[in-house]
Amino acid sequence: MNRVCELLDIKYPIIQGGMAWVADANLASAVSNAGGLGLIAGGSAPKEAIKAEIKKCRELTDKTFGVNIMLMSPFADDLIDLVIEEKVSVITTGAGNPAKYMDRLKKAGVRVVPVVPTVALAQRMEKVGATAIIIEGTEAGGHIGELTTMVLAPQVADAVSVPVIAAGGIADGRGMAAAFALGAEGVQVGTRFICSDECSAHDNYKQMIIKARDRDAIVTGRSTGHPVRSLKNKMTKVFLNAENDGATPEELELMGTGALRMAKIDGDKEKGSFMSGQIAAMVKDIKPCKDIVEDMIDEAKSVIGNLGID
Ligand code: TUI
Repeated sequence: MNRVCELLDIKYPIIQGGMAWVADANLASAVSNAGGLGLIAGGSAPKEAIKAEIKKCRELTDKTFGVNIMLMSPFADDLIDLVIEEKVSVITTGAGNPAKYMDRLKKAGVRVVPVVPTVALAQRMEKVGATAIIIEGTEAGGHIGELTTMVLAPQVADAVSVPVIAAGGIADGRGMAAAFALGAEGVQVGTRFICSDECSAHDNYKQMIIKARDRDAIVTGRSTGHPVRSLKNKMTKVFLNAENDGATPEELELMGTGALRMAKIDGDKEKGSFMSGQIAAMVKDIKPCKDIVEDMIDEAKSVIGNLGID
């Protein structure tokens, strides 16, 4: 049996990305009900808001689901307390190193699957007790590292013995098959799940992904040390101009504040920050999470079995 499925108690080794603002109880429960691992994104939300999402998710599914903790959040400590209090079965972490929380989480029986952008951090996470490791390539949306999925996945698969889950640039069965060929035993999928029936993001967000072409998911914020990939629009243009003109990290951070909300809730095509991976260009429709998951598994199976060689 697939180790990711075994360790996380799921049917298919497909983990939904912990997308801030976007991944709520609706999306998480739909992905878990489809057989994958749904995640509620902690983002920068306070404890009470996420507690309510956990409660709602428990009403919508009896399957395993998790919470993603974004470690740059001012509420990260509170959310760690919350997942322990609520006995959430699995968390993923992003945008930082969760080492200082590992002992408490493990003692409480919370499985931890950190998202990492480098081999060194993957090895460190294995040492401190990670259940599995998500490697995220720079093709991904949101806050990104430098290495591609293609080079990071096999290096981490060679460097650790816990299962590797590949993220960044994966939206269909071909991507899933490629990830497995590189040594991954699971995939994390973000952008594709935004274009699902159950995702409550504004329709403008979904349409922008569907209309996106190959070079439309661009990176801003390199000068701040926190590069973010999102769909090209007026917001990214103004931000890049400010960066080129030497705006301070504080000024830039202020420009970004509220922009995710403007994308997800208001669908503000000009001022919103529509975080998305490069794979947006391959997403062509909106469908139920169940179809996304099952189509991916079917396609991955047929691709892996068919190398086109006698
Ligand atoms: O975390 C993500 N993606 C995100 S977080 C986010 S919210 C945000 N918005 C604006 C600026 C910054 C964040 C939107 N998208 N993906 C996982 C991920 N983790 N990517 C990169 C990392 C990462 C980076 C450094 C993980 C660990 C790390 O460690 C540094 C250290 O402390 O060793």
